[in-house]
Amino acid sequence: MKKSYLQFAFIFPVLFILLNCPDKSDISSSRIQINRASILEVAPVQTTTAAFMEIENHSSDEDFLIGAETEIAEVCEIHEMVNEGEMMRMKKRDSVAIPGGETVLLRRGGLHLMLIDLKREIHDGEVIPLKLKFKNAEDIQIKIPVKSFDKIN
Ligand SMILES: [Cu+2]
Repeated sequence: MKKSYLQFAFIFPVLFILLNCPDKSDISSSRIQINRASILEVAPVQTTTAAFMEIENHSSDEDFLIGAETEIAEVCEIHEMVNEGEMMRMKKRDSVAIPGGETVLLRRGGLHLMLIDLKREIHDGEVIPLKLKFKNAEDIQIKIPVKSFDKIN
């Protein structure tokens, strides 16, 4: 009698927390949450574009973004902007560390996903499926809205 009451007393708050967990994410797995993702709209003649997002690591363990795939591009690379003298240049990276409990920003002028050899035109307002791959966490399948330059911050 006493034991079952204690079990209930323990389980109920846990359920309460789970059910009331605020859903502020676009998509999340248990460890990694992706917020505010966008793909830059480009002119039809352009064959590359970039994707931006916030990657939040809810676990206490470091993880690594190690790649991405999307049906609209032949290749998807992780890039960063590096300063070489007066010039900003894009450099390919094999991975991006996502420290435990922290958020890493992929944004204009910094880290981003480069979508190379686009297979078709993309337009503001449409939504593109994209898979993110991590070293530890499961792959995350997200749908990213295409936005014109002025709508991406
Ligand atoms: Cu790039």
